[in-house]
This record gives sequence, structure tokens and C-alpha cells, in this order.
Amino acid sequence: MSDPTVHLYGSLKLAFDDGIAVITLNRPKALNALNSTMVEEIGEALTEIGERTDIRGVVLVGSGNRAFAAGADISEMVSYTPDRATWFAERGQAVFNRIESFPCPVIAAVNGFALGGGCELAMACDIILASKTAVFGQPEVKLAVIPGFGGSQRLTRLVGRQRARELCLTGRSVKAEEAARIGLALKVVEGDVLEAAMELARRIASNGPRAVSLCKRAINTGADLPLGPAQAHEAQLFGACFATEDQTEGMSAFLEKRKASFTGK
Ligand code: CO8
Repeated sequence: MSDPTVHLYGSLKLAFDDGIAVITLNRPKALNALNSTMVEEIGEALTEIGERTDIRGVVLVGSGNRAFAAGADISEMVSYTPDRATWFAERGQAVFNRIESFPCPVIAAVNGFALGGGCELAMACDIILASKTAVFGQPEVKLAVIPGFGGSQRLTRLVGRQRARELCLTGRSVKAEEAARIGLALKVVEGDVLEAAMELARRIASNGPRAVSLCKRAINTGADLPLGPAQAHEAQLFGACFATEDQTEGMSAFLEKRKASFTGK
């Protein structure tokens, strides 16, 4: 990245690079395992990003070359009571839901292990790019627990019930190629997965920002609705685009055969 501005949190780094925010999970010695501090800090980083008007995309990546995140932190969870475990699951779900409803797209650049909570975090993102070394899985049953950050639900929506059952009930991990084949990841990236994610984020950022945001909302909200209400919702959001200056600019630029210049208004 070129000359990014960096904010160091205790367990993650937040960098800003030309309209793209990069959140780096930063506990490489523990393979970026998600403890409660890191989960809260992801929420704080989202708040910080949301306060800026110039950010058009977010990329999530793990530090080091071994892991995106190897799960929720087992050393923290080992002594949890049922109430504490429920609280942690709910906190994680709330933060991951914020990623899903975040106004700009969030891309997971999965470099290495994305297991348990790490896989759940990636699945909360809009698009998952996998490095050739990426490994995905929900191995919780091997620890005699179940996914708690939405994994049993998001995996089912991504790959279907039968595959989700097989993966969650055996705890089997899948490598990058299989993850892409079953629709868990978008694709396997040959080179640097962070660079590929930045390129994708920049490409999306060149479009009308409000339209990108509304389109994300149409897809995510509509996916859980029957077709009729989902289309009614789409029509409302389509109409909302026509209250923006960018809609006028985008269509005028096309008609005048010039490149559009979007402001996000
Ligand atoms: N939690 C804490 N520490 C971890 C974790 C983890 N999930 N994963 C790895 N580490 C630590 C190891 O303990 C080790 O630490 P140390 O060097 O101090 O011994 C270090 O990272 C390196 O790990 P390994 O030595 O094990 O590295 P290997 O290359 O041998 O193995 C693996 C890599 C295969 C990724 C292995 O570390 C592993 O199996 N990790 C655990 C994977 C797992 O089971 N993840 C799911 C956890 S449960 C979960 O995510 C539930 C989510 C829902 C939570 C709901 C709230 C209650």
C-alpha cells in the first residue's frame, strides 16, 4: 500500500489508503485468534471508518502469512460459563452484523487459516478472496461446541444446508480451491491476496458510492425475503438513487460520452 495512515489498536491495525480502509487482525502469534478485545476493536474500527465520508471500501486481512483468524480464542473461552459464552456469541454476532450492514463493501482477504470464528468473520463480509494457502472450516464440534458468531447460519446460506451440515458436523476444513468451488469464497487468487482485495475494492469504489451501498442493501436484505417483498424493497432503493446528484451525473456523463465524476452525494 502507498503511504497509508495507520491507527494501531491493541489487537488490530487500521490503515487508510486512498479511500479504502484496511483492517489487519494483529495477533499473529496466536494465528489472529479472536478474543473479546479484538471483537470489540473490530466494532470500534468500523465506527472510526463510518465517521469518515471519504471511505468507499473496507478490506479485512490477517497479519502474518499463516492465518486470517484461526477461530475465537480458545484460551479465553475454556473457562466460560454458559452465560458468558452466550454473551460472547451475541457480541460477536452484533459486530459481524455491522459488517454485513456496513454502508460500503467489506472484502475479506483470506491468507491462511479462516477457522471457526475466523470463517464466520470472513462470511460476514461481502466478498471473500482466498489465497492459495487459505483453509476454511467450522471445527467447533471438535471442541464440543458449535459455531457461535453466525457460522451455522451464514455457511448454510452460502453453500446450502447439506454441505453446511457436512462441514459443521464433521468439522472438516476445506482448502481454497474447494472453498471457491462450493461458493464459500469467490475465487482463489494466484498472487498477493491483499493486493487483489485492494484492487477489487478500488474498482468498486470507482462507481457511484450511494448506488453501491444501496445495491449491497438490496442484495443482503432481499436474500432473506420472499421474491415479492424483496423486489418491492429493490424498487424503493432504485427510487432512492434518483434523489442523488450522482445519478444525474452518471447518466449525463454517459449521454455526453465522458467519464462520470461521482461525489457520493
Ligand atoms: N485460540 C487460541 N489460540 C490459538 C487458536 C485459537 N483458536 N488457534 C491457534 N492458536 C495458537 C496456538 O495455541 C499456538 O499458540 P502457542 O504458540 O502459544 O502454543 C499458536 O496459535 C500457533 O498454533 P499451532 O501451534 O496450533 O499451529 P499449527 O500450525 O500446529 O496449527 C491450526 C494451526 C490447525 C490452525 C491449529 O492452531 C488449530 O487447530 N487451531 C484451533 C482452530 C479452531 O478450533 N478454531 C475454532 C475455535 S472455536 C470458535 O471459533 C468458536 C466461534 C464462536 C464463538 C462463540 C462465542 C462463545
